[in-house]
Amino acid sequence: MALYIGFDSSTQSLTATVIETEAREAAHGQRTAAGGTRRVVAEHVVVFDEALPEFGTTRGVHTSADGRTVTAPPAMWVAALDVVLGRLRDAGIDLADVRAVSGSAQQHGSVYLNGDAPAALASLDPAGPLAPQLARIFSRGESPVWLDCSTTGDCDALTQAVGGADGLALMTGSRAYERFTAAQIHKFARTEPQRYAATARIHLVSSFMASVLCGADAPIDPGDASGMNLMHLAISEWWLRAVEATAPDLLRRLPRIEASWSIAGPIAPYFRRRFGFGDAKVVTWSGDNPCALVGLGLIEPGTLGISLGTSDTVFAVKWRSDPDPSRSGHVFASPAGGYMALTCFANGSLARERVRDAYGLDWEGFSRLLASTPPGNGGGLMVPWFVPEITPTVAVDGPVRQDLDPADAARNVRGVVEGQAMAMRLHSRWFAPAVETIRVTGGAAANTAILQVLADVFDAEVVQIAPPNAASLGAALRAFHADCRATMTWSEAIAGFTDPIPGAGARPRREAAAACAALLPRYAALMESAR
Ligand code: ADP
Ligand code: XUL
Repeated sequence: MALYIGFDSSTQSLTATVIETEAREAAHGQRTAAGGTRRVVAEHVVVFDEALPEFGTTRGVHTSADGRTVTAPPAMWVAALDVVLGRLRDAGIDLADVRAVSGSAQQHGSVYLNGDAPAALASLDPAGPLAPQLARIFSRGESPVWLDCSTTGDCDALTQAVGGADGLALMTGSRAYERFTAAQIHKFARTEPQRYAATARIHLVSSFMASVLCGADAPIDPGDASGMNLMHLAISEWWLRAVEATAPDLLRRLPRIEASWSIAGPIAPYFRRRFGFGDAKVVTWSGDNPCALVGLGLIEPGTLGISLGTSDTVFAVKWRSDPDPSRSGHVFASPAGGYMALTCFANGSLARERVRDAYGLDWEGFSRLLASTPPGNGGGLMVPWFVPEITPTVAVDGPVRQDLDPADAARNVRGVVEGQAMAMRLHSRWFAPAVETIRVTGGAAANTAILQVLADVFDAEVVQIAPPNAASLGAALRAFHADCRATMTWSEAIAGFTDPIPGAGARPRREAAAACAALLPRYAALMESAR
């Protein structure tokens, strides 16, 4: 028996998913039975606001008064690693059996380390916790995260310097985006040149967490590097023109890019002595969306994935790297080969929670109202821009309603969920014009009333897989696959882990789907006029 751990360092929490496999048998092609010798052994979640209140975050972040600058303390992510590993050990999991660990992290966020970092990472004392020992390695105590949208001018400068949005999208998979790492680094070097000069290494959240686990500088994988506007997508190497346009002398500050299955190093002595690991390998981490793709079992085109987390994302595998013609979506490298088309919405769970709270509901009440209202909402529409939106990019916040009375709780509940689903449908057409099946993950995927709306709006079956967090499962599967890669294909690696739960999810209803389809053109027009 072998254990593999996948972490998910997301916006609001750190999750660890532990899987058990018969690695050797699987490696020789004998499919093992689902639920028998292949199973999820444990899943533990550390919610930052609750477990680590000393960092003073709200939903895992610090937000400026105007809502445009959004950061998080990297020391909190490190502290959460100690907490979650302590919970695994205390739950009786023998970490000596772990062969490899990997991880998934919120994308785009960047961590700035000074010249003391390599020595501090290499000499961690297992007698004390991580965070105080690493307190002095940051040249910037707060990391900008994906919710930040304070860098519009930096995006413009970058776009101009590389010869335009089309060229940038063709080379890197996306036009310039405020949350992408290049714009964030550009802003830092421009506004805080001295602290930039004191920065020796700029990591993504993913490569930073991997560096802590192996006590040495870890690479970035192409999946997460695609969220930087800095990587030549077709060859997975830094695109020097963008690197030079971003900040002075940036190349030497960036980690190397290595394949998603590469081994960053052995797990550091700190983790062996403090938590009882043996000689586990640390497999290069990736972004949460690329990991969720794998964790939902999407290793080839055809099925849509939707993640209903803090952000809502809609994605699928594609074989070619050509970007979204409308320039509102992204193309990332997939950790399982090929590419990942993705569109991201900032108004995901945050918007659903705003509506829930505005009418004094809990999730049960929210779901009851959703199920009690007619599909198509009697024509009432809501464009749910409660915080600045990414798709389409909208600076102003505040929801836009049409034929919808703000005092009507039930129709506003349906309005927010249908609006989100219609936006997802419209903005996934460039890579998935028609779909039959959708696989869902994220906190809100537990809500079957929401899944029914997705099924009706997409006119497609929505299926759930057993482990709730596809991103941390995907990270665990990446660790398993990397360990057995010489003799195991991706379809062998995911077998038995990503099968749909029979009877769960939602099926489209003919009349409901027709009512939603009839609304789509009006919804598209409303979104356009509201920008
Ligand atoms: P992330 O990975 O981005 O940190 P999660 O995928 O863990 O986020 O999702 C957390 C969100 O899930 C919460 O903010 C909450 O709004 C949402 N959520 C949890 N339970 C429900 C539910 N029953 N119905 C709708 N949304 C829910
Ligand atoms: C994707 C994006 C978000 C974060 C959330 O481009 O910005 O989905 O990855 O963790």
